Amino acid sequence: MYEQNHLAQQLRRASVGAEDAPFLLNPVSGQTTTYGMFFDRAEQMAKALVDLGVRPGDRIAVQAPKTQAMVELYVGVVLAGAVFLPLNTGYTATELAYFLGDATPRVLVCDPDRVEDLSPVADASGVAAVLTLGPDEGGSLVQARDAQTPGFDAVARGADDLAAILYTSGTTGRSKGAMLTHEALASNARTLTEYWQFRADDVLIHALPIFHTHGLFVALNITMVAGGACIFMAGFDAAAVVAQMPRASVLMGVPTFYVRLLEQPGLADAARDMRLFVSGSAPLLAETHAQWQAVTGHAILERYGMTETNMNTSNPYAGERRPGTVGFALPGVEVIVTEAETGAPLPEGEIGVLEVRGPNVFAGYWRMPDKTAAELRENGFFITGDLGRVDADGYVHIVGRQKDLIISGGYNIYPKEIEGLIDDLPGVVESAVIGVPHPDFGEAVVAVVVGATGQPVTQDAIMAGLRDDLARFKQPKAVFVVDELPRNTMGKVQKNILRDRHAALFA
Ligand code: MCA
Ligand code: AMP
Repeated sequence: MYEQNHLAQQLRRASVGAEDAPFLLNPVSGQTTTYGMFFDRAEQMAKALVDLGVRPGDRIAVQAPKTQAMVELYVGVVLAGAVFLPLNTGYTATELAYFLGDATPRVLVCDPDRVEDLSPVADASGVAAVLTLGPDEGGSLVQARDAQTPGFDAVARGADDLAAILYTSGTTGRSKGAMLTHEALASNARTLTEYWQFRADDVLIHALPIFHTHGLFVALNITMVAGGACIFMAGFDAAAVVAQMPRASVLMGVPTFYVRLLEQPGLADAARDMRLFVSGSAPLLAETHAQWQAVTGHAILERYGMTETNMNTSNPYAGERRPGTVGFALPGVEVIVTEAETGAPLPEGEIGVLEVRGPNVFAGYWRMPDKTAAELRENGFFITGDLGRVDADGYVHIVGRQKDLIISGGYNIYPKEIEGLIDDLPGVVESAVIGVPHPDFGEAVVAVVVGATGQPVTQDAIMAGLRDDLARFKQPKAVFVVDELPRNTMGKVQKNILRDRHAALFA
């Protein structure tokens, strides 16, 4: 089935002949969507898109609530040979304007509540059609789907054709669209399915958002490749996740999930018969790993990935899952440590920049050949910007980041973007945005602002100035107004001093 479409064929293979096998389980309504039902609807989605004039290679931008229909749309886009472009639901219209202008999608799919807000932005970017998907599995795209019958000849797409573009920021501020091919997604899903021993009888608790690699590709693609089922939750609610554990076998989460779950009564009993707990997207504290093992008896399996590369390394399924490490390079993936200035490989044990090569690595940044050339070497290695080392047993340790990046609750936040907005506010001379330790989110955003003499700026004014332009999760959790920023002799702002100064803010 779908033989001529590289990714779709691999997402479908395990469920051919198992049409009645469960795929998406709705924990609220109790309804089950079988594989047969799901792919019928994905085909109807594909037909609806083609009717709208969608052609191979067209981008379909989606900023919509997490629903089954959005998963059908993802697979429908792949079947139609188009390019899926999911966007964080927290982004404001100002943020959307940039993505739409850069990606020039043919279609925008959004929440019905946001049509008014986003239509002018879509028009300005030449988007041909705005459709909706609502939180209740309704919307104009669902109507368009239901007007179609199942049965669709998947559009021919090869290993190197694009399946998705996911935006990710760089140190230079503006977001870049990481171009992900059919084979980058398919190869990673195959590898992880095998490495983590996913099977058709697995039931994954799915509580992650589906606009990022973790919830979209890692969780959903693996489940489909294995022919397993997902308890598909609209969002993360610690009590609800614990309640689902007795009927589930696997949980995938960011460290914040595990920190919050540890506070839940009944966790130990509920988790007893689970098979696997996976953590990623941000560093899992060794302390959280130890607490989890003490309470549940399970060792969390930590892995490391990026939007540009899908998953790169993983702790072993069968061997020792070493806390504070991200395990070994996955089969078929090479991880090396290089010297930051020269790019020369470093001897074992030394700290340097992690570089990654393999079929999982992206095809470059959308319409940004210079940025692609700067980060993707001609020999195929991608320069991650993460600092790490490989120990004598081959475990990869991430020890820091070369890039100025904050990871809060698993979301990446680029200080430069926030500093740019703050610096444009009245009465601001300059600012430095830093991440400080936070017990729930891992890191929290803090802004340190220098005000102009005679023109006092306040925390409230800064927050009010950011409100409409910046997604809530990126907004500072604290603002400090100071006379000057610490600088080194070269005049560079010493963020490490600011981080030390505010390290205990949320302790
Ligand atoms: C919500 N808030 C946040 C975050 N989430 N602030 C900072 N960082 C966050 N991550 C804000 C809300 O806007 C709200 O602010 C306040 O915090 C409290 O919200 P709350 O209801 O507690 O939050 P939540 O809805 O429970 O969300 C927390 C969450 C969520 C469940 C941890 O952030 C989440 O699902 N994170 C997962 C992100 C993820 O999937 N990352 C994978 C990226 P206010 O009250 O002011 O409005 S893929 C990736 O990184 C790579 C490829 C990889 O390796 O996986
Ligand atoms: P993203 O840009 O959302 O793809 O995030 C990728 C970044 O998340 C990586 O470059 C790392 O800095 C970080 N990351 C992902 N997984 C882990 C992990 N297990 N431990 C530490 N950092 C991680």
